[in-house]
Amino acid sequence: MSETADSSAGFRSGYVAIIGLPNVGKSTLLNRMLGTHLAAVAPRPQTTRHRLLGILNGPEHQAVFFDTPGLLDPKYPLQQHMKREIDLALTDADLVLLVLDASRPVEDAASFTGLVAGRKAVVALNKVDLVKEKKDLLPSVERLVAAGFADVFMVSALIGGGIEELKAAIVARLPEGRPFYAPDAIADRPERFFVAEFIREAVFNLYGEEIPYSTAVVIEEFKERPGRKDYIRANVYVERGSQKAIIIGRDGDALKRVGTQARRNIEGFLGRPVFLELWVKVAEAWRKNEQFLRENIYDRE
Ligand SMILES: Nc1nc2c(ncn2[C@@H]2O[C@H](COP(=O)(O)OP(=O)(O)OP(=O)(O)O)[C@@H](O)[C@H]2O)c(=O)[nH]1
Ligand SMILES: [Mg+2]
Repeated sequence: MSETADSSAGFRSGYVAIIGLPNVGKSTLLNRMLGTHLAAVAPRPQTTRHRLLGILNGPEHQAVFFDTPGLLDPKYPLQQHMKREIDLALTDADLVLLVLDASRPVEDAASFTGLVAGRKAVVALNKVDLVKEKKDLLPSVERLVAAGFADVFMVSALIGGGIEELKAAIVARLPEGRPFYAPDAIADRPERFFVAEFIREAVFNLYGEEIPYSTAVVIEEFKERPGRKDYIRANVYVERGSQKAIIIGRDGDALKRVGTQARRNIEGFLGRPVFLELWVKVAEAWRKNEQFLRENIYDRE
């Protein structure tokens, strides 16, 4: 056998689309499986706006995950883009990881069949830490199995639990083949993407009501400065003047909290100190503005 054939023999690689309703823990699960804070997470639905690729490397496998926005019925252009992100992730998928919230009984398992678009699927019943009696999950599991989802795993993305079993099951179901990315790659987005996401994540975590949904973050400048901290300047867009006042807060206190939380995560991610400057701007009804969305938010796709 030639050396080339040897090196790919038994290696498994493929794309896994992480799909599910908003807020079930898809991004938390991706972070947990990769062992790193890659995807933005917040305790409210519609946190994820982009499909985000995260790579799990092992000596004999490479699983390329796509985190996706929660499934929804799109009502305005931002949500249409979000829906398209899900469709794009499904197009490339060898396997679907369907994530469900274990604390909500599955009533209509058959309704998930259409979502996986004929792909092989593994189900993660997430948030099992919220379920006191594990036997209460049995009816949900039975309905899933009856609907054709034979591979159901109980996991807790938040506190850990069931993750290694889930990862092994995913890898075992990938096709044999060579890796798509370098063995040390973990993502395919530029650093500035993650920087913007960490700022948006802080806004999602620190404000209530419509503020997170009305916020977009655009990195305007990102300079590496030898011997000094990286300089990052970002625009935080809101839809109205009243929201701008809320985001900034009295004496700028609220915005300072955003900066502090975001900077901590950015520095953890980049592994180096940064100087972060945030500017709050109003872009009237940007969520419905196709041009704004294309130029600032979905420009890479
Ligand atoms: N108790 C518990 N909470 C969890 C678990 N996994 C995620 N969460 C919480 O659920 C909330 C939503 O998590 P995300 O990972 O942002 O959920 P998502 O499915 O990516 O949400 P969208 O991107 O909005 O669709 C956060 O508050 C998480 O901390 C879990 O295993 N147990
Ligand atoms: Mg998410």
